[in-house]
Amino acid sequence: MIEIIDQFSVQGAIKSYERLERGHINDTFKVVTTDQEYLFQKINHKIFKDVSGMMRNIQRITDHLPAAYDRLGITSQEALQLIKTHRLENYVHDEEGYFRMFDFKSHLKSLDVPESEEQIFEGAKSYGFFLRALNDFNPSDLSVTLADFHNLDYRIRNFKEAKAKIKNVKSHSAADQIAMVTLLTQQLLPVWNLDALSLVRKRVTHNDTKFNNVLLNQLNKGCCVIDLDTVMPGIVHYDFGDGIRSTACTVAEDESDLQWVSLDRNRFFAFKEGYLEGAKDELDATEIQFLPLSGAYMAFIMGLRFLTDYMEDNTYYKIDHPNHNLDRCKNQFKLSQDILHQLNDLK
Ligand code: GN1
Ligand code: MG
Repeated sequence: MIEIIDQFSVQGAIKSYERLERGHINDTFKVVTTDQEYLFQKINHKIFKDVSGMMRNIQRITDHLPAAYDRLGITSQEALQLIKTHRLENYVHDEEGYFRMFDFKSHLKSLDVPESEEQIFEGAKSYGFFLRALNDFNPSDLSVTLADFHNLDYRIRNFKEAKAKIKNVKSHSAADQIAMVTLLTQQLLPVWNLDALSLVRKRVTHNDTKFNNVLLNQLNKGCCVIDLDTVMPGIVHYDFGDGIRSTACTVAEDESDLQWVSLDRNRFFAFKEGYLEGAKDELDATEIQFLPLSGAYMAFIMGLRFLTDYMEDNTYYKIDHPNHNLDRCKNQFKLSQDILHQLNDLK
C-alpha cells in the first residue's frame, strides 16, 4: 500500500492509512501524511472496465466545475481535486490493480440517511448546482463508464436471465419480489421512454446522487458533490430520482423492517425545493412533469439490480450477510410502490 501511495504527489510524509466503510463497489482509504489527509481508492475494475476513460472523465469534470461555479456566481460549492502521480498520471496501474487519490474533505461530512429536511434541501441544492454547472459541457465528450446503467430494458433483460437459471421460482425466497416486477415495469416505463425516445434533453448527469455522495459542512450546507465514477450522458430524472429514493425515506436502503419504508412527503418536498433552487431555470416542462415518477423509477431500478445480484449469488454489490441484497430489494420495491401510491399528491 505504502509503495502505491508513494507514487502520488502527496504533501508531507505518509503517517498512516485506514479503510473507510463507504460505497458498495470500490475500496476506500483515508491516508494521513505529516501535512494533509487524502482519500485513496482501489478501483473495482471488474465493474469499471475502462478505467482510463473513467479517470479522463473525472479529470475533465473536476477541471470544469470550479470555473463553472465561479462563472455562475455559486460560491458555496467546491469540487473534488484529483491528485496526480509523480509521472503526472491520473491513476496508478500495477499488478495489484488500479488506484487513485483525491484530496480529503475533512471539514465536510457524508450522511447515509439525512437527519433533517434542512439537510435534504441543502444537499439537493448542491446536486442542482452540479447539473447547472455542467450545462455547457457536451455530454458526448464523456466516456460511457457503465453502459445502460439506468436502462430499464437492459435491467429487465438481466433480471430475466438470472430468473431463468432458478429451478423453482415459486418456492424461491425472492418469489414475492419476482412477482412484482411485471406491474412495476409497466408503471415505470414512461421514465425510461423519456431517454429511449429522446423526449427530453440528454445532459451530463451524475447518475449516483444518493445522499451520501454530497458532502455537507458543519452548518449543514451542501458543499461538494463526490463519487464522479458514473458522471456520463443521462437525463435529469436519474439524478432527481436517485436523490428522492435516498432522502425521502427515513430509513436506510437496506432496512429490513418494511413498516418504516415509505415516502415522507415533507422530505420529498425538501429535496424538490432544493434541487430546483440549484438547477434554477435549467429544466423544461416535460422534464419537470416526470420528476415525481422518477423517484419510483430509480427505487425500482435499484431494487431490480439488488434482486438480480441476489439471484446471481451476490457478485456485484458488497454484502454484509447472505440476504443483504434481498433485503435491499424488498426495501426499494416497497418504496417504489409507495411513491406510486402518492403520485398524484406529489405531482
Ligand atoms: C452503488 O458504491 P456506491 O454506494 O457509490 C452503485 C449505485 C447504487 C448504489 C446503491 C457503480 O453505489 O448505482 O445506487 O450502490 N454504483 C455502481 O446503494 O453500481
Ligand atoms: Mg458510486
